[in-house]
Amino acid sequence: MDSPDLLGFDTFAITTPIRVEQVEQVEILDAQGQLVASHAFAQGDTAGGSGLAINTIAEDHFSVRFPRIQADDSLLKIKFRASVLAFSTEFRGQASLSSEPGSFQNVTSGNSANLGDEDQPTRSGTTVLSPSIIRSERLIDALELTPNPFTPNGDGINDQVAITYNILALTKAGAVAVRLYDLSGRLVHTLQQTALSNGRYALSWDGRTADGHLVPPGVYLLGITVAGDQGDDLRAHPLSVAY
Ligand SMILES: [Ca+2]
Repeated sequence: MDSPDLLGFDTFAITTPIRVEQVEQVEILDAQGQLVASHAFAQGDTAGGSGLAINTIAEDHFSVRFPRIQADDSLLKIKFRASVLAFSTEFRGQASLSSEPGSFQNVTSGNSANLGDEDQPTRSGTTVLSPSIIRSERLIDALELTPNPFTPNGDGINDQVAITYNILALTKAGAVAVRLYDLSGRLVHTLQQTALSNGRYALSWDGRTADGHLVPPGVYLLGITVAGDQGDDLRAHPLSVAY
Protein backbone atom coordinates (compact mmCIF):
# COMPACT_ATOMS: atom_id res chain seq x y z
CA MET A 1 0.00 0.00 0.00
CA ASP A 2 2.78 2.45 -0.97
CA SER A 3 0.76 4.28 -3.60
CA PRO A 4 -0.10 7.81 -2.50
CA ASP A 5 -3.45 7.31 -4.25
CA LEU A 6 -4.43 4.91 -1.48
CA LEU A 7 -3.99 7.38 1.34
CA GLY A 8 -6.99 8.45 3.34
CA PHE A 9 -10.66 7.52 3.26
CA ASP A 10 -13.89 8.97 1.92
CA THR A 11 -16.52 6.58 3.30
CA PHE A 12 -17.45 5.65 6.84
CA ALA A 13 -19.89 2.91 7.88
CA ILE A 14 -21.38 2.34 11.34
CA THR A 15 -23.24 -0.79 12.49
CA THR A 16 -26.55 -0.29 14.32
CA PRO A 17 -28.77 -2.82 16.16
CA ILE A 18 -31.74 -1.86 13.98
CA ARG A 19 -32.24 0.66 11.18
CA VAL A 20 -30.88 4.06 12.24
CA GLU A 21 -33.61 6.59 13.02
CA GLN A 22 -31.75 9.52 11.54
CA VAL A 23 -28.27 10.52 10.45
CA GLU A 24 -28.30 14.11 11.67
CA GLN A 25 -24.94 15.66 10.88
CA VAL A 26 -21.53 14.99 9.34
CA GLU A 27 -18.64 17.31 10.10
CA ILE A 28 -14.95 17.27 9.15
CA LEU A 29 -12.41 19.35 11.06
CA ASP A 30 -8.72 19.74 10.36
CA ALA A 31 -5.90 19.27 12.89
CA GLN A 32 -6.31 22.86 14.05
CA GLY A 33 -10.00 22.35 14.72
CA GLN A 34 -11.07 24.42 11.71
CA LEU A 35 -14.22 23.30 9.96
CA VAL A 36 -13.47 21.72 6.57
CA ALA A 37 -16.99 20.57 5.67
CA SER A 38 -20.30 20.19 7.47
CA HIS A 39 -23.90 19.36 6.70
CA ALA A 40 -26.99 18.90 8.88
CA PHE A 41 -29.28 16.37 7.20
CA ALA A 42 -33.03 16.84 7.47
CA GLN A 43 -35.13 13.67 7.77
CA GLY A 44 -35.15 11.96 4.35
CA ASP A 45 -32.37 14.19 3.02
CA THR A 46 -29.35 12.23 1.68
CA ALA A 47 -27.14 14.72 -0.15
CA GLY A 48 -25.56 17.77 1.39
CA GLY A 49 -23.24 20.43 0.04
CA SER A 50 -19.44 20.06 -0.04
CA GLY A 51 -19.64 16.44 -1.22
CA LEU A 52 -21.20 15.17 2.02
CA ALA A 53 -23.86 12.50 1.53
CA ILE A 54 -25.62 9.62 3.21
CA ASN A 55 -24.60 6.61 1.14
CA THR A 56 -26.60 3.75 2.57
CA ILE A 57 -29.20 3.21 5.26
CA ALA A 58 -29.81 -0.51 5.84
CA GLU A 59 -31.37 -2.55 8.64
CA ASP A 60 -28.05 -3.12 10.41
CA HIS A 61 -25.75 -0.27 9.31
CA PHE A 62 -25.47 3.05 7.54
CA SER A 63 -22.65 4.75 5.70
CA VAL A 64 -21.75 8.31 4.76
CA ARG A 65 -19.57 9.79 2.01
CA PHE A 66 -17.40 12.88 2.14
CA PRO A 67 -14.43 14.46 0.37
CA ARG A 68 -11.39 12.25 0.92
CA ILE A 69 -9.72 12.82 4.29
CA GLN A 70 -5.92 12.49 4.00
CA ALA A 71 -4.40 14.91 6.51
CA ASP A 72 -3.17 13.53 9.83
CA ASP A 73 -5.23 14.39 12.92
CA SER A 74 -8.32 15.25 10.93
CA LEU A 75 -11.55 14.74 12.87
CA LEU A 76 -14.69 13.20 11.38
CA LYS A 77 -17.85 13.69 13.46
CA ILE A 78 -21.03 11.76 12.64
CA LYS A 79 -24.13 12.52 14.68
CA PHE A 80 -26.98 10.02 14.46
CA ARG A 81 -29.99 8.74 16.41
CA ALA A 82 -30.43 4.98 16.84
CA SER A 83 -32.20 2.68 19.26
CA VAL A 84 -30.21 0.39 21.51
CA LEU A 85 -31.71 -2.99 22.35
CA ALA A 86 -29.28 -4.29 24.93
CA PHE A 87 -27.56 -3.02 28.07
CA SER A 88 -24.29 -2.92 26.14
CA THR A 89 -24.24 -2.01 22.45
CA GLU A 90 -21.12 -1.65 20.37
CA PHE A 91 -21.38 0.69 17.39
CA ARG A 92 -18.63 -0.62 15.12
CA GLY A 93 -17.13 1.80 12.64
CA GLN A 94 -15.24 1.15 9.42
CA ALA A 95 -13.41 3.65 7.22
CA SER A 96 -12.81 2.92 3.55
CA LEU A 97 -11.86 4.49 0.24
CA SER A 98 -14.58 4.16 -2.42
CA SER A 99 -12.04 3.76 -5.23
CA GLU A 100 -10.57 0.70 -3.46
CA PRO A 101 -13.45 -1.72 -2.79
CA GLY A 102 -12.50 -4.31 -0.20
CA SER A 103 -9.92 -2.18 1.59
CA PHE A 104 -11.09 -0.84 4.91
CA GLN A 105 -9.92 0.05 8.36
CA ASN A 106 -11.83 -0.81 11.52
CA VAL A 107 -12.20 1.75 14.28
CA THR A 108 -11.18 0.65 17.74
CA SER A 109 -12.37 2.13 20.99
CA GLY A 110 -10.24 5.13 21.94
CA ASN A 111 -9.55 6.21 18.35
CA SER A 112 -11.91 9.10 18.77
CA ALA A 113 -10.04 10.28 21.85
CA ASN A 114 -10.67 14.00 21.48
CA LEU A 115 -14.14 15.10 20.54
CA GLY A 116 -13.48 18.76 21.43
CA ASP A 117 -14.35 20.96 24.36
CA GLU A 118 -17.43 19.00 25.37
CA ASP A 119 -15.66 15.64 25.23
CA GLN A 120 -15.89 13.25 28.14
CA PRO A 121 -13.72 10.14 28.37
CA THR A 122 -16.84 7.99 28.63
CA ARG A 123 -17.99 9.25 25.24
CA SER A 124 -14.82 8.30 23.42
CA GLY A 125 -15.58 4.59 23.26
CA THR A 126 -17.54 2.70 20.67
CA THR A 127 -19.75 0.93 23.22
CA VAL A 128 -22.89 2.54 24.60
CA LEU A 129 -24.15 1.32 27.98
CA SER A 130 -27.86 1.76 28.68
CA PRO A 131 -28.64 1.09 32.36
CA SER A 132 -32.29 2.10 31.80
CA ILE A 133 -32.82 -1.03 29.71
CA ILE A 134 -32.00 -3.18 32.73
CA ARG A 135 -33.90 -0.99 35.18
CA SER A 136 -37.10 -1.09 33.15
CA GLU A 137 -37.13 -4.92 32.91
CA ARG A 138 -38.81 -4.33 29.56
CA LEU A 139 -38.25 -6.89 26.78
CA ILE A 140 -40.78 -5.59 24.24
CA ASP A 141 -40.81 -2.07 22.88
CA ALA A 142 -42.17 0.05 20.04
CA LEU A 143 -45.15 -2.21 19.29
CA GLU A 144 -47.02 -0.80 16.28
CA LEU A 145 -50.16 -2.02 14.52
CA THR A 146 -50.80 -0.44 11.11
CA PRO A 147 -53.48 0.27 10.05
CA ASN A 148 -55.69 -0.07 13.09
CA PRO A 149 -58.58 -0.58 12.46
CA PHE A 150 -58.02 -2.71 9.37
CA THR A 151 -60.59 -4.11 6.92
CA PRO A 152 -59.91 -7.70 5.72
CA ASN A 153 -62.75 -7.72 3.16
CA GLY A 154 -60.55 -8.49 0.15
CA ASP A 155 -60.93 -5.12 -1.59
CA GLY A 156 -57.17 -4.61 -1.62
CA ILE A 157 -57.30 -1.68 0.80
CA ASN A 158 -56.07 -2.19 4.35
CA ASP A 159 -56.76 -5.93 4.10
CA GLN A 160 -53.89 -6.82 6.41
CA VAL A 161 -52.52 -5.33 9.58
CA ALA A 162 -48.74 -4.98 9.89
CA ILE A 163 -47.43 -5.79 13.36
CA THR A 164 -43.94 -4.54 14.22
CA TYR A 165 -42.10 -4.62 17.52
CA ASN A 166 -38.65 -4.51 19.07
CA ILE A 167 -37.20 -7.17 21.34
CA LEU A 168 -34.52 -5.86 23.65
CA ALA A 169 -32.41 -6.64 26.71
CA LEU A 170 -32.12 -10.39 26.01
CA THR A 171 -28.70 -11.91 26.59
CA LYS A 172 -29.64 -14.97 24.52
CA ALA A 173 -32.57 -15.91 22.27
CA GLY A 174 -35.86 -16.12 24.15
CA ALA A 175 -39.22 -17.76 23.41
CA VAL A 176 -41.54 -15.26 21.72
CA ALA A 177 -45.25 -15.73 21.10
CA VAL A 178 -47.59 -13.37 19.26
CA ARG A 179 -51.26 -14.24 19.82
CA LEU A 180 -54.67 -12.75 19.10
CA TYR A 181 -57.52 -12.96 21.58
CA ASP A 182 -61.12 -11.82 21.50
CA LEU A 183 -62.35 -9.61 24.31
CA SER A 184 -63.59 -12.62 26.29
CA GLY A 185 -59.99 -13.86 26.37
CA ARG A 186 -60.51 -16.69 23.91
CA LEU A 187 -57.50 -17.47 21.70
CA VAL A 188 -58.28 -16.56 18.05
CA HIS A 189 -54.94 -17.26 16.39
CA THR A 190 -51.28 -17.82 17.23
CA LEU A 191 -49.37 -15.73 14.69
CA GLN A 192 -45.84 -16.49 15.82
CA GLN A 193 -44.17 -18.87 18.24
CA THR A 194 -40.41 -19.08 17.99
CA ALA A 195 -37.12 -18.19 19.67
CA LEU A 196 -35.82 -14.72 18.80
CA SER A 197 -32.88 -12.49 19.69
CA ASN A 198 -32.83 -8.72 20.12
CA GLY A 199 -34.02 -6.92 17.01
CA ARG A 200 -36.96 -5.38 15.17
CA TYR A 201 -39.53 -7.84 13.84
CA ALA A 202 -42.50 -7.59 11.50
CA LEU A 203 -45.40 -9.88 10.69
CA SER A 204 -48.92 -9.44 9.39
CA TRP A 205 -52.43 -10.75 10.03
CA ASP A 206 -55.14 -11.15 7.40
CA GLY A 207 -58.07 -11.29 9.83
CA ARG A 208 -58.44 -15.05 9.69
CA THR A 209 -58.50 -17.66 12.43
CA ALA A 210 -56.08 -20.61 12.43
CA ASP A 211 -58.60 -22.65 10.37
CA GLY A 212 -59.02 -19.90 7.77
CA HIS A 213 -62.30 -18.20 8.75
CA LEU A 214 -62.59 -14.41 8.77
CA VAL A 215 -63.23 -13.14 12.27
CA PRO A 216 -66.37 -11.10 13.01
CA PRO A 217 -65.91 -7.31 13.17
CA GLY A 218 -64.95 -5.98 16.56
CA VAL A 219 -62.07 -5.32 18.91
CA TYR A 220 -59.41 -7.94 19.51
CA LEU A 221 -56.32 -8.01 21.68
CA LEU A 222 -52.88 -8.64 20.24
CA GLY A 223 -50.56 -10.04 22.90
CA ILE A 224 -46.79 -10.55 22.71
CA THR A 225 -44.92 -12.52 25.33
CA VAL A 226 -41.15 -12.81 25.56
CA ALA A 227 -39.39 -15.19 27.95
CA GLY A 228 -36.23 -13.58 29.33
CA ASP A 229 -33.53 -14.73 31.71
CA GLN A 230 -34.95 -12.62 34.55
CA GLY A 231 -38.62 -13.26 33.84
CA ASP A 232 -41.23 -12.79 31.15
CA ASP A 233 -42.63 -9.64 29.59
CA LEU A 234 -46.11 -9.24 28.13
CA ARG A 235 -47.46 -6.41 25.97
CA ALA A 236 -51.02 -6.27 24.72
CA HIS A 237 -52.65 -3.83 22.32
CA PRO A 238 -56.26 -3.53 21.08
CA LEU A 239 -56.77 -4.19 17.38
CA SER A 240 -60.02 -3.34 15.58
CA VAL A 241 -61.43 -5.31 12.66
CA ALA A 242 -64.07 -3.57 10.49
CA TYR A 243 -65.72 -4.49 7.16
CA1 LIG B 1 -60.14 -3.73 3.01
